[in-house]
Amino acid sequence: MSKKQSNNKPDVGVIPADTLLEVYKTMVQSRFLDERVWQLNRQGRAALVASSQGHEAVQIASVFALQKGNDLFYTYYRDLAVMVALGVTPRQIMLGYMAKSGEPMSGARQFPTQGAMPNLGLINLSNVVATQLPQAVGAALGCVQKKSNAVVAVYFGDGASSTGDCHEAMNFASIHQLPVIFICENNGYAISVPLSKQMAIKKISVRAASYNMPGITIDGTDVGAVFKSVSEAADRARSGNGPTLIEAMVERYLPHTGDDDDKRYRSKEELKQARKKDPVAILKVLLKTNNILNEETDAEINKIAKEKIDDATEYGESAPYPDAGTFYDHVYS
Ligand SMILES: Cc1ncc(C[n+]2csc(CCOP(=O)(O)OP(=O)(O)O)c2C)c(N)n1
Ligand SMILES: [Mg+2]
Repeated sequence: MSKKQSNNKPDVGVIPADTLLEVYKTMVQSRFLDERVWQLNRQGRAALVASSQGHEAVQIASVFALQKGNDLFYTYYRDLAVMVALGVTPRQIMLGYMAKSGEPMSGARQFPTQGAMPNLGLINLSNVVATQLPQAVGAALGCVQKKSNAVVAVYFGDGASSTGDCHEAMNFASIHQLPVIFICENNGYAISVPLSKQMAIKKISVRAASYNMPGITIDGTDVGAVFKSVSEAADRARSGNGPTLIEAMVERYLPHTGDDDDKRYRSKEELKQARKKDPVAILKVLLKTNNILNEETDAEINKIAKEKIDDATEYGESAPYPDAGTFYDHVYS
């Protein structure tokens, strides 16, 4: 990523001003899309949804720190903002939530947001917790064997970090010094189970030591911290020095999915505190303080984003369902 300045705006910490503005635009777009999909789900117009609201900074800034079109992104069900940052359009995403014809990841035959878009390096094959971890490590081994300089970013939750798949993936990646970045989105809950009931440690990053790889805990709502740690991990991976574990502390604003009721295990006060760490609001303040964004530009960014989501909603609702004859199109045989 180029560190040069543009538009005479100052760089903010490790991120060039123009990149920071692009991250913000992507965040606003992703938030509108996520909110809309959630509303449609409540109205019975969109299928099962797991919200990325609160996780946007780590999801989007990590993509901006990597090489789109070269690197691989193994995501999980909560990674809508990664998809938006990679260039999946709101229209394409809406087709998935409405199971309509033309959906690019699985021909609308999988859960929404699941499947693959190889042209974007995006792979999200299953809702089964942590399966993406060994798959990502296998892909990283493939990159080494093909002598490509691609890095594989794999995203997972705190709950997923307790699985056998996670251990096997990290162990293998470190033994073979594979180009993997393990990005743990720690939102403190695995559905309704709080972190204290999932593990006896306070920081997931400490586990990295047992694989002899670097591990770091960062504020996952801080775009600068994400960009810096992912850039450093990517440099390490690309130069043959193996994997890194980044634990990004975030908040999950909404229930686990549209089928969950978080009132049974989270207090109003806890959620009110969580909202104080809103990555979109935090970045907006940073941009304004550094004169990269003013009220007028912000209003314009929000207007364009909302128009795109309105367009995508109409597009999805008016699209036809897939033809029964395409049932086997995405089946590997
Ligand atoms: C192997 C497996 N076990 C259980 C489930 C049910 N399940 C779905 S999501 C989830 C919690 C995962 O929590 P975490 O990894 O912290 O991700 P988050 O949803 O908080 O982002 C569980 C237990 C599953 N999908 N797969
Ligand atoms: Mg979690």
